[in-house]
Amino acid sequence: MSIKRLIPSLFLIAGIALSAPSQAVVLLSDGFDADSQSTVLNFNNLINWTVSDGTIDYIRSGDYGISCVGGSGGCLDMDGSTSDAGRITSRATFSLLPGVTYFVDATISGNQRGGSSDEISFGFLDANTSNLIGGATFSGIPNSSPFAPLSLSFSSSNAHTARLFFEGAGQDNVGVILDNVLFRDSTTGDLPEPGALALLGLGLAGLATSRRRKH
Ligand SMILES: [Ca+2]
Ligand SMILES: [Ca+2]
Ligand SMILES: [Ca+2]
Repeated sequence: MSIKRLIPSLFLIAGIALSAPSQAVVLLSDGFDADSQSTVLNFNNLINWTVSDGTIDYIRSGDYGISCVGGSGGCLDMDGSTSDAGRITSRATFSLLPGVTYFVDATISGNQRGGSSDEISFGFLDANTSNLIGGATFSGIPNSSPFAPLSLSFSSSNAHTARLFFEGAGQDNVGVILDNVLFRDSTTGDLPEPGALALLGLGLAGLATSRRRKH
């Protein structure tokens, strides 16, 4: 795994309901392939997201030497071109219910352009206050890091009205490449695909605790 460190912050892990099996519900899925037909620096017209706190670039695979996932379509450079990495926040709001586990998956690579190591944070913001509800930060992502899964699981004992966000950090205009965001819930405690398991540490610890309590 090329991503060295996972720094969990402010996770609110609580009891997880284990109920009859059912399919996870996909709440948001975005491969950034339909936002624009060409690369646009400092793009602010994403279909599913608003941009704030800096800029991001919309990249069509191949431009600036950047490959998106699968070598085609679009993806985002989370450090835009104004020397201030940006944040994308979902236009949609989501009702996060107590006792339901939510999974956020995405695919990221290093900046692919020889810049210094990069950092990305992601998770949930309160839809009204924009305060952080829960999330995680990956830092020290080498520029040569190939595409790898980024995942977190979230569960809270309180209800939240939230927006999903991803935020770069940096001022050198070459940032983490983000693609294939998938946000889903599960009321079954279903585990995500094996490739994502390594990065799920804290969420899985919460799940194990809940299962023990279930005796
Ligand atoms: Ca894509
Ligand atoms: Ca850039
Ligand atoms: Ca950077």
